[in-house]
Amino acid sequence: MIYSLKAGGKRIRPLLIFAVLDAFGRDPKIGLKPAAAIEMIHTYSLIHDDLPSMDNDDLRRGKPTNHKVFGEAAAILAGDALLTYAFELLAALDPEKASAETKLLLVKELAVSAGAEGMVGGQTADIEAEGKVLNLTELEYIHRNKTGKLLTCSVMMGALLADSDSETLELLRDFSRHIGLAFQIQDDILDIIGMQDKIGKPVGSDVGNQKNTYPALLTLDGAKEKLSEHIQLAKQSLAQTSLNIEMLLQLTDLIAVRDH
Ligand code: GRG
Repeated sequence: MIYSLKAGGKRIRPLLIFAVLDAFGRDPKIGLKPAAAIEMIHTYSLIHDDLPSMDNDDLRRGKPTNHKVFGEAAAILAGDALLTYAFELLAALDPEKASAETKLLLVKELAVSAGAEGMVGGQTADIEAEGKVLNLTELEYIHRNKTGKLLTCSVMMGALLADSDSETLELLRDFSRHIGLAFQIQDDILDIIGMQDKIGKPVGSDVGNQKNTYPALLTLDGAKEKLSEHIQLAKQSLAQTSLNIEMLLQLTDLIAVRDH
């Protein structure tokens, strides 16, 4: 569990919780345990995604994958335990940081986002799509769930901890949906650019088995345009709130220009 948690990673999901709390003028430290919880769920998903029965990857975050170091059985169990521990952390939140009602809302948000109607559902759709060529709607369904739901969950957990009103909550949900898709589009763009750097010349956007990606469906320029559309829409949603959105705007730009 510790090996994979400490293997690095951008910590985007925890950062989102802290930035939302900052936007409400609340102490980001209130979000420390929920931030650890969501990073545990994310890390479990990466450990399981790398397993031989899924992507069968040897490297993650620049280090040997969990099952390569500890064996498949230990990797499955490390993922299971991280998933369970996340909910233990939320349930044990200090009553001064979250009321019993807020804790229940946090648990529900995380469970729904990570489960069959969220990340696991997206991963299942992704596996079922193997060997098929998807249209944009089908591709977005996968990404909205597989990657997007945990990003939305981070934003929602920050807002719930800050006792947000329902109108602001919905604006933040819109914001998070746009940055979720932007995050995935940038990931696809970085894959293409990485390949071009490796072979030293431009590659077609559907090289290898990378057919179901934004550049493959929209071309590289089309994907970049879509990315910028989602970034603009995310910022518009933020601008409609009465929050101090400076840090959230910075994170939004970071998602659009990140290089890994
Ligand atoms: C196995 C239940 C289950 C789910 C796996 C998220 C996921 C679902 C699989 C990861 C595979 C993948 C590359 C998905 C695309 C989304 C993405 C870029 C995930 C990696 O998240 P980052 O970039 O990772 O935040 P770091 O390492 O920075 O934390």
